[in-house]
Amino acid sequence: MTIKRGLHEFYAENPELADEILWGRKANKITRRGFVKGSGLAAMSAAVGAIIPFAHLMPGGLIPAAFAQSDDAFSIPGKSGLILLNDRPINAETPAHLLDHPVTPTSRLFVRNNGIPPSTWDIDPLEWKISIEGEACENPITITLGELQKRYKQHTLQLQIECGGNGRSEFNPPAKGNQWTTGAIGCPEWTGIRLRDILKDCGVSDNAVYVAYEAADMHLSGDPTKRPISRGVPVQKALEKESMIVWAMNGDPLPELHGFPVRMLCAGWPASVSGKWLTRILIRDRIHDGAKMNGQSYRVPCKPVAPGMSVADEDMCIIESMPVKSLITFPKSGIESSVTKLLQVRGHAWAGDNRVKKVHTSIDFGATWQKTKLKKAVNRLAWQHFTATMDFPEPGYYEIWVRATDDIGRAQPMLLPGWNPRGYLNNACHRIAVMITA
Ligand SMILES: Nc1nc2c(c(=O)[nH]1)N[C@H]1C(S)=C(S)[C@@H](COP(=O)(O)O)O[C@H]1N2
Ligand SMILES: [Mo]
Repeated sequence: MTIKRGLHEFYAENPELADEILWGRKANKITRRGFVKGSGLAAMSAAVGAIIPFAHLMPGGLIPAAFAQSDDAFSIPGKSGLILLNDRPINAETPAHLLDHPVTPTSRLFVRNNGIPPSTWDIDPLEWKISIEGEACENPITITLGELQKRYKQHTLQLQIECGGNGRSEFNPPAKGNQWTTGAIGCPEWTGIRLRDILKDCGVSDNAVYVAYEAADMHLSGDPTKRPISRGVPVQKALEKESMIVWAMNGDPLPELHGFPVRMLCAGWPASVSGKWLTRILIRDRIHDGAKMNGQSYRVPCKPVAPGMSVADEDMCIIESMPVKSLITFPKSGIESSVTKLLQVRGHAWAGDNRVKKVHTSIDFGATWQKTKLKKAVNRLAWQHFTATMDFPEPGYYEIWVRATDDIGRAQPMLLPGWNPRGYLNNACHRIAVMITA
């Protein structure tokens, strides 16, 4: 079950924190009498779509009624229909039927934050600085985003991003963390430069092992010496032509929640390697040891374990490519159709660094499978679309199951893959319910 928390509940508990998380860190700088001003106010104006003439009379912690009236569990500015899983920090996923577009609209992309995002909406993006350094960087540099955009060739690619914990809610015994169901995946179009163009310019020494990011978000404790997250990928992955530094999504500047003004993007791996609010790139001479690289974070047992077992840190291996997976995005689970009609079904499939070779559906709980029509990806590391036409033998309750197989012959497990302590990599078949009437 998805835990839905209301905006009201959130504000009732801690209005200042709610303001801070929803509107950015500076919203917390309220006047002594508790009124919202400054950048928090501007963000709020942007979200309600107008200036707020009596803002000076608006108490801090007040929920703009424009959002409070909605029945949605929570309205994050710029998002529509997402389900909130956690409010500190904000984590929200997208119901499967809202992921139907071939290219994921910005309003439908899940949000996963590990810390408190920086308030970047009022900065000059062109002046944002990124430094490239590290033990295996021959010529460390600091470059502004404006300069980077001028100096390197721009590319636009459609790339999937999926949280390593997507599907966690199904594991038993349960794993701690955001209880993602199926919605921590999306495949928008990103614009930026190839990471390798700038890395090569800075000089990657022969002893380079990993390329990592550091970012401008704040640890949840507020302790400036701690980082919420700093991860990376092996050099070979960083040098692939699809690994990017991006500043635009679907043709617009990155939204604040997704890393404005600039982020890293290494698709096909857990999205935790794609650092938002990018400030530093480190070319390391060892496996990166930043926040959430060690211990049990983004790691799974190197060898399968029985459900519920505790696994020593040294027996856990870093997650690399994500597994093969698929999602039915049309129809919405729970619909009714008639036995006299053919039902059109569609969705997407993806397979980490690999390609999806075939997608099958079943209406008899996996006893028999029918091949769907599968399209090629628009580019490597973008999801692929499938369609199927279904005929039901008689009225009643059915489930449609979907199962993808990648180009090295690995298929999705029907119910659950191997259990792991943190609940990563659940690529079980997606299934929806349909009621077939006479
Ligand atoms: N700086 C920074 N980058 C980050 C994170 C974060 O908390 N801080 N979360 C990571 C994780 S775990 C995921 S799943 C993706 C989510 O990207 P999105 O919020 O744009 O969908 O961002 C990654 N990059
Ligand atoms: Mo994630």
